Amino acid sequence: MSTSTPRPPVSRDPAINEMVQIAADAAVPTVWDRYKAQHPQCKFGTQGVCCRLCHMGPCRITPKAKLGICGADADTIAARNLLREIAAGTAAHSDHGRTLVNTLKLVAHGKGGKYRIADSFRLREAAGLFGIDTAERDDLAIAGELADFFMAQFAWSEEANATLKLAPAKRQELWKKLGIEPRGVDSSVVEILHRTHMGVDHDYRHLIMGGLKCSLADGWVGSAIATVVSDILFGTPKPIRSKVNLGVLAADQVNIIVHGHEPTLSEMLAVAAHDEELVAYARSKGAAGINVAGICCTANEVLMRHGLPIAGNFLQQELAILTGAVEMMIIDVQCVMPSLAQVARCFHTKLVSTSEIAASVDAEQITFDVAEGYEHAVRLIRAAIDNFAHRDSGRVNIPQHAMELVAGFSNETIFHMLGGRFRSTFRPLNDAIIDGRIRGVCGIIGCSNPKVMADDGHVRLAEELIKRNVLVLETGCAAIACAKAGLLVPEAAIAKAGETLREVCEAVGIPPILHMGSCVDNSRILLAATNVLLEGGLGEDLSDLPVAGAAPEWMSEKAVAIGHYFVASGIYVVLGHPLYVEGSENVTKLLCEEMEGITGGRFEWEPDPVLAADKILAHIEKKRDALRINVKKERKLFDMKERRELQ
Ligand code: BF8
Ligand code: SF4
Repeated sequence: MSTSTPRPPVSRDPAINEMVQIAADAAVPTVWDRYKAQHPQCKFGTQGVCCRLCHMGPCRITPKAKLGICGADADTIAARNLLREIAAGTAAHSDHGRTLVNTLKLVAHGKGGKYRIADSFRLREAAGLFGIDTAERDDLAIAGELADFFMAQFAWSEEANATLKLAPAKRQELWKKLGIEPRGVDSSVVEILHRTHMGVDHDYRHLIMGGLKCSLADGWVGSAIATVVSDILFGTPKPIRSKVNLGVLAADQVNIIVHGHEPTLSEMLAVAAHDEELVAYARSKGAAGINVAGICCTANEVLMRHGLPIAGNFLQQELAILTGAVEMMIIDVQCVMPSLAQVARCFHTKLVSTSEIAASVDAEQITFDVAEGYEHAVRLIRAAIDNFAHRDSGRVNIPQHAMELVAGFSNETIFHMLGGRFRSTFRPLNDAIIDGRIRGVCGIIGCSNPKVMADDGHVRLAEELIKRNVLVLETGCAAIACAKAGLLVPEAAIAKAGETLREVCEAVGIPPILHMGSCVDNSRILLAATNVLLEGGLGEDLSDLPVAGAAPEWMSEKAVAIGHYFVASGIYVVLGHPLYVEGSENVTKLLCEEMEGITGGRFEWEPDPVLAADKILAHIEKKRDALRINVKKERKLFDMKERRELQ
């Protein structure tokens, strides 16, 4: 191995920096090298004013050419491009949801192999919510009807999507008034592709409202369904301890990484890894055991329910293979870099793709069949064990960084924890917000991105917010970033929290930063906000709440969709870097200013975590003022005359 010049840090995480150096020494390019090679990045792309929606183009808007060949201006082009991102993000989350609904249906009809209804209570609760009869019916009958009901949410219907009724009544009314209630997930995505086709919808305002409508089909329909069906099939998460970062890979064990978003196969891998026969087989091949760890949101799913360790977030997928200690990486869908095959070629790692819609060059493709889920898992683990012999121990470099964490905070769990032993309720949280011990709540979500110092935006914003007594809810790669920095160790986070937040956390037994799951579980954040609202005392609509959302390092189209459904739900969202719309002043102004008068939510871009925290706090205090909960309730001292009058 040659030694290259020292690489400057690309992350606040030492495990990343060490591995980037090892990659450079081994002359294996990573995402940071390719990012550099792409410089300077195309201005037309970042400004959102490049259009290739028809073959008269491509067109670019410049000071000299203010219109595309068809006459589309910067507003139309930027809005259309943004809408297509929202549609892609919605499609990704929702198609994942649909796959889970299909599994639920197979289980209901006895074709689910070893998959079971893991949470009967959650099944019955969900069915009840949507008017499905649960009395004196067995779980499978209810599951079958619920699966059909959920499946019907994807197709076009004359009615608005039924799951929208999970939102507060006032919000539903507003969506209706604005004409942005989706009427089917698939049809919402199709509608976007239609209206952004050359020569259809040209008014940027009309387009953006259409984008919000599609995003609602993500947050309140497709993603919400994905979360609830995962809970029904695999169990509703409860607080669970585990470990995170590349140091969870074990030098003496067979390491298998699950990477992507769909937890179905990983669930079985988590179970099969404990199979005594397989463990014995691993030992017979000289390994001390079988170690299954995750990357990205598949990792979050199996962490939340099985406590499986997390090897890293999005930017660590190549680095995991570069440790030389991974026998197999099992990939499904979303956020899987095509470069994995290029890196795996330099090592013994076997790549296996398990989704019929996601092939990777050089990866073995298996056709995953739910009924055979467990058998697939066993076969894959055996193949990984067989691959252990091919590991070159001279090339094993596992950075010795692994951090403890606690995850598993579903709404149901928070509800029970806050209520204590006797009564499940959000009341203590509402009271703490009303009396100001907790100023408000912020969701920090989204990806990591080579454009910024990896993990730094997430960690610094989270630290800054808890210091200022804001409760933080996290999902996705943001949660993994904070976990690596030790912020999901409850005691450590409590020590970093502001005085009054600390008091509340200690009193009710929740940490100040709650890991709520994968990115589809952002639907849990929406429901947490709805629960707080329903508990009372903090207004009538989501836009009344002292809450905000932030995505400091986002990169994916899914994050674009999430940002929009938060804004459409009345929530203020701070992004670490802008959407690709700045080539249109009008679209930017609509999203970042005027939207507040329409949905009550709006976007803001702010790369600096401290300034982002300032802005989030300013928003929270503005909402608190409007709720009149910032009015100091001073003790009134009565004089004698007043006392007499009182009597
Ligand atoms: O869905 S946060 S990089 S892994 S897109 Fe992807 Fe972004 Fe990570 Fe989870 Ni979400
Ligand atoms: Fe150019 Fe209009 Fe075609 Fe877009 S749709 S490529 S702006 S001519």
